[in-house]
Amino acid sequence: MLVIWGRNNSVNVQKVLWCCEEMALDYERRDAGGAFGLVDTPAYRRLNPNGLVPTIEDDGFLLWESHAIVRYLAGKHAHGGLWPADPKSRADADRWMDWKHTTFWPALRPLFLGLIRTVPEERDAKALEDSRLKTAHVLRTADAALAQRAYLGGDTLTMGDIALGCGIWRWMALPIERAPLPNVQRWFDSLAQRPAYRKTVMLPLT
Ligand SMILES: N[C@@H](CCC(=O)N[C@@H](CS)C(=O)NCC(=O)O)C(=O)O
Repeated sequence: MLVIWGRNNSVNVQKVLWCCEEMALDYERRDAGGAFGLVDTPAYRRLNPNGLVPTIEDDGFLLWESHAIVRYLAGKHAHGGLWPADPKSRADADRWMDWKHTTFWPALRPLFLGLIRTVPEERDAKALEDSRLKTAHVLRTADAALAQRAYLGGDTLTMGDIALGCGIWRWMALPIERAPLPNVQRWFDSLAQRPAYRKTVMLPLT
């Protein structure tokens, strides 16, 4: 049985959970991180020396880093699906996973933390507005890509959608003004039709 450690409201844990649900994998999720603690215990640090979630154990194989986990599970169980069979298509999808970590999330993170995890009197209004504008700006890259294709990796859902798909819910659910991004909106609307996405990602922001 695949074991997944991590609280279900973590954006990084949600990638793994959504991926598993799309592939109809059996798994056991164990709460860790945030209010559940555990991540600083010596026992957990032996699983994941970073003290972060998610971590998985699959038949004795331990793995941390959400994108590595998604790649591993997709490669093992969804060759030709979430894990595109053709190397170029796979690299295309894979690139969007890196883009989420290196470009999208750094842009959105200050706004997300500011509005969701910071009391109003301690918010830095300028930093929040900078983050909102920066996120809208970088999302134009995804919007242009999605003008050419239904999903980030092509005509079907791939691992490329998993990473940014979890992040885009944060953007869409925040109480902010969003400039129109018609292709990102259409893509998000299609994700929101998927039972696995609704079950694992579209949860209240915390
Ligand atoms: N690069 C790591 C980042 C993992 C990470 O930052 N996880 C956060 C939750 S999203 C965490 O564990 N925070 C501490 C906690 O929840 O206690 C990954 O993608 O897995």
